[in-house]
Amino acid sequence: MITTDLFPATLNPSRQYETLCAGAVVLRGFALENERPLLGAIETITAQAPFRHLITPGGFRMSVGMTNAGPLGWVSDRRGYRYDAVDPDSGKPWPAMPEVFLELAGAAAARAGFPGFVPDACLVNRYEPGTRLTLHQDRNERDFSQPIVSVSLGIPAVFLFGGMQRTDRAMRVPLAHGDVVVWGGPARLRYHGVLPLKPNHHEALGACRINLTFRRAG
Ligand code: MD3
Ligand code: FE
Repeated sequence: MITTDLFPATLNPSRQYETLCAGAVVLRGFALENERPLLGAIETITAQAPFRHLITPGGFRMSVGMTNAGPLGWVSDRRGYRYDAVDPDSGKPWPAMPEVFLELAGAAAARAGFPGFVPDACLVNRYEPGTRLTLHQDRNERDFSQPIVSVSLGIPAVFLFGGMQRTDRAMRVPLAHGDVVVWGGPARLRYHGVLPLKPNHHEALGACRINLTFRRAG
């Protein structure tokens, strides 16, 4: 077919914009043009609020390393999951939300049909080979009509995207460096997780995946 030859794979608009299900849109490579500023901003954040392994309410240490930027940060301890304006490790507010984060999250949400998205929380997750995130719902936020935007950086991962019940069959979505996913509307409360990462190496981040999750929490 002639039309496929007009567009190299990475420029083909039909390939860049994939709908996983109603409300869930994958924007392949959407973060690549801001790669350097994004990585620089992550360094600034983690210098002030280093990655740490939170304890779940059930007493388990999470294998994902976490930190936050913005007015609110997601935290977990024996008392439960919640958003807090203060980093419990430093007693200080979380690092400021970088301008490049706000612009990227807003542009991705608008592209997926959610104009006017202004996140007040960015959870920064660090995965190493073997690290995983078990199936869960994100329900600590106030307004479920607001979407969630996620940005994948570094080594690839397989994202699990389930249904409204934990036991619903999950689809597997490979996510690579620069991919952005917007989850809104009917997709917002679906179960999701990340399979254990395979040993791998990325030129910018080494043996590591960093995921930015933008939310309107408060
Ligand atoms: C689908 N993080 O931090 S981001 C999380 O790759 C989390 O670090 C994963 O799940 C990660 O809570 C996945 C993608 C994501 C985030 C929220 C969702 C997918 C979602 C909420 C509803 C449906
Ligand atoms: Fe989640």
